[in-house]
Amino acid sequence: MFLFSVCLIFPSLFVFVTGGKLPEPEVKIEVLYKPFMCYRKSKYGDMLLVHHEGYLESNGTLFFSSREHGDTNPVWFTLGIREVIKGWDKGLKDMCAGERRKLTVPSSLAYGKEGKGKIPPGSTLIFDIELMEIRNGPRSHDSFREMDLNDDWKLCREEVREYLRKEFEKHGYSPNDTNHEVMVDDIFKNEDEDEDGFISAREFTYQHDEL
Ligand SMILES: *[C@@H]1O[C@H](CO)[C@@H](O)[C@H](O)[C@H]1NC(C)=O
Ligand SMILES: *[C@@H]1O[C@H](CO)[C@@H](O)[C@H](O)[C@H]1NC(C)=O
Ligand SMILES: [Ca+2]
Ligand SMILES: [Ca+2]
Repeated sequence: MFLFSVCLIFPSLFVFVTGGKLPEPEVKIEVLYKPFMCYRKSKYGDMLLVHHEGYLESNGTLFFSSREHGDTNPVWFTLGIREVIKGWDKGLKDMCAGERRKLTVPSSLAYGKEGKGKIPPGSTLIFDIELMEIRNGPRSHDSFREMDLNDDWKLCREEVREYLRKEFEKHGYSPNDTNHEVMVDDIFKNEDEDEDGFISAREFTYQHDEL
């Protein structure tokens, strides 16, 4: 038997062996309202405040509304870190504050074959989403994606070590593996909150210590 490493950081090999990735299903985006003034557009890593209604496509049933109790309960989330369903991460990019979109999200980008609560398995969902406000996220989304060499949305020790090595080289220091190992230990002590040996996108984003 092979002993697999916990972290294969070269995904291209995998893609080569399996003959490439299947095309991902798409979110259908319809712009219902676009404000005349648009100072900035949403990007990955931003925090977004939204009001939204969710419907089952099959029969139009409303399964969630943030306006159920008036306008008082809009929702904050960070775009692009899988804090919300994939369909939202894909469908709410490049959006202006004040804009309203209708998203048609296939089940594979929503709650999948399991469903959730009032949402039956395999449901296509329709959302009516109004973006109320955009704020800078707590930490750069780009740097996480850059560090996550195998694209599995979490950082393992090898990926953090590789990142340190590159950072040291960039600043003209010769790499020192002993020293890096100590730093990796420190970083995981601070950032890996649930101690599963990986730094998830969420753990990364909501930690404020310098990495
Ligand atoms: C719509 O579909 C859901 C899930 O299949 C079901 O629970 C609900 O009763 C249906 N509503 C109507 C009005 O048919
Ligand atoms: C590497 O780092 C360790 C621990 O910080 C230090 O003790 C050692 O002297 C360093 N080695 C080199 C070659 O700089
Ligand atoms: Ca990874
Ligand atoms: Ca973790």
